[in-house]
Amino acid sequence: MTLPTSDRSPTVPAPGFTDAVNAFMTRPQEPETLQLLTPAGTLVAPPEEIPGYAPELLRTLYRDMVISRGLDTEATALQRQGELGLWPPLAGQEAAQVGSAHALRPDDYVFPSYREHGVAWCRGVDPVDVVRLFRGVTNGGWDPRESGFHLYTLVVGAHTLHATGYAMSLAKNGSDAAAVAYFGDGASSEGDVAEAFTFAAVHDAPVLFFCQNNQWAISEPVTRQQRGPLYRRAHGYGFPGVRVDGNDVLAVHAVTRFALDHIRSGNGPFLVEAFTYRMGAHTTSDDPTRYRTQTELEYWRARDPIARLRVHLTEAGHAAPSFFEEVEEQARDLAHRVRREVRNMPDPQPPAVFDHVYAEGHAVLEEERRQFEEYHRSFARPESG
Ligand SMILES: Cc1ncc(C[n+]2csc(CCOP(=O)(O)OP(=O)(O)O)c2C)c(N)n1
Ligand SMILES: [Mg+2]
Repeated sequence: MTLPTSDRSPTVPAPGFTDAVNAFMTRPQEPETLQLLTPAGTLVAPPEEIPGYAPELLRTLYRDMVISRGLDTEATALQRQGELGLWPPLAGQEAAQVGSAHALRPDDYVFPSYREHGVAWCRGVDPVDVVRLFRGVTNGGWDPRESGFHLYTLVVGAHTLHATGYAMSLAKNGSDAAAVAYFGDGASSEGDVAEAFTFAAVHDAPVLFFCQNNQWAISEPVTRQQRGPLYRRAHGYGFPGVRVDGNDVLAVHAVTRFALDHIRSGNGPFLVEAFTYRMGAHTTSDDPTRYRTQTELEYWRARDPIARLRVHLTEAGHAAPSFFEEVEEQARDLAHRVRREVRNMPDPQPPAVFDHVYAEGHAVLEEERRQFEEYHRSFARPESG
């Protein structure tokens, strides 16, 4: 038998091939991060070259970041005083959340995880409803249809699949709205996220995967999630991924806008990795001093997202001292309202936990409710007489 020419050709790479492969394998792998506003508060380019740059927008972004931080501080204090069962702080992630949320359209639909209080605020969800959930007096908190902001998902990564399915239906119905899934660096290791990426990519689903890489998944550093930068994961699935300075609200806003334009034009999904930092604890049940250093904290404190925008607003002459005072007052008033309303929330009746499990009645559930009520009655004190 005569073998085809190719099978008789030498298996040893031709001269030059090994060098080419080696060069390919060892090419620089430094991650690239988009930034428009440096930590010192200076723009990397003249304003007219910055997409979407407008003083009015900058002031809005600033106000919403300060309000988000104020609410977060108040909720953390409320938990410490026993008014909330738990609170996952967002401190440090204000630019990632507020910048991206302002790039969305009202008819886009957000699937958050559990730390997106800043996005909730920008979508018009009443912060009282967010803390209501963490007080444990509701199973949900708000009506997602009113704000296009879904209920929180505590099952890490699961909602990226929900977002993908939702996006596929948006496209099928001829809408140019997008679904947006907010998830973390830790979530990126979940099988659900890998499946969501696969489905979104092969179906060109109009979904924005917005990963807030806050460097930690509780006590696991991001280096335990993936060797390379997270945004590059998208490339392996065949869709674009970029890393943005997640503490630079201008860059986050511009990149999210860009990604959404790409998605709306029918090009399929997009991954944004917002490189940021969780300044507080994972939740109020966590003690981060057990696994991270003060030096690390100081490094990120110097990159505060709010401070740098304040410097820019001041130096560019876009905001007077009275503006900053007004914003502080607004944040304070809102925090006070949250505190007042939280304390007045009526406790739910314990059997209410059965109320919304199914849309319609269910025999097994009714039996469980009956048993639960009987169990509760067993604690009733006998009448003294
Ligand atoms: C499927 C699943 N596994 C584990 C947990 C416990 N858990 C809650 S939050 C968390 C870390 C998530 O980290 P990351 O995705 O980086 O989000 P971050 O909390 O930093 O915002 C883990 C492991 C969970 N809620 N769901
Ligand atoms: Mg994280």
